[in-house]
Amino acid sequence: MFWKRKSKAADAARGRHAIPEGRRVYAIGDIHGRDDLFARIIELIRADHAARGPADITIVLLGDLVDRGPASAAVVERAMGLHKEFPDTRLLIGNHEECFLAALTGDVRRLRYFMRIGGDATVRSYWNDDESLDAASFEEVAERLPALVPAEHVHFLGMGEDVVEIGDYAFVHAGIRPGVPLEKQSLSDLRWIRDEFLDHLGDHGKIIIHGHSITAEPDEQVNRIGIDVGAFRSGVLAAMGIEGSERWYLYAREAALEQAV
Ligand SMILES: [Mn+2]
Repeated sequence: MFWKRKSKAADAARGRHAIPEGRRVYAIGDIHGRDDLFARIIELIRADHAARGPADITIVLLGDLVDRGPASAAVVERAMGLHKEFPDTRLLIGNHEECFLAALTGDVRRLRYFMRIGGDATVRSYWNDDESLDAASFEEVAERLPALVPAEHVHFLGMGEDVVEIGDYAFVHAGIRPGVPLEKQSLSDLRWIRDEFLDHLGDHGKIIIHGHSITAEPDEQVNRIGIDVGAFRSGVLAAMGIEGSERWYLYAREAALEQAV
């Protein structure tokens, strides 16, 4: 029962890691175009934050706001609103934002790759007419897409960060390469890494909070915590709260799942 041993170790590690007093952090996992769940998790965070009393709030979006789900354009718009409501909202660039921004350069090859990994849904969310999109060639989409994505969206995504460090925690989209200092991590590792990071059981110095790799439940290990529960297909979006040495989870569930609970 390997998992049992690991989760016991994770329990023991609780309490040893903390963020500075007076601050409350909420990290939100991969949204992937699920604006419905994004709206709900923000409501849950507002209520949770109010109920816990005064503290400086930081919200970390772990990246992959776009692709796969139906409403990427609305998600980016809502993230911009969230940043206005909570100025200390930090956006991490995920591999899907990286590919989206690359597709907006007009490069047909990059657009084609973007659309193959779920960007077709993002393009559709910005395109005003489904029929003309279905009839368009990759060349036509590559040429027309940059004009359909508001400059503020491009600017907002372009301001995204690669690592956010708060107290004993470091937030990244995908993970880090074990043995390499945080400040020396490559963008491709921070945005794309999987097994070499996920399988590593050694200490990273900080607890790494990440998305990118889907698990049915938040994946709490001694050295990392993954909170991508696959919102676009599961209908559940997870967020983690941290204050002092305490951690907790919030879940936004789509209406059908809410009734089933
Ligand atoms: Mn990802």
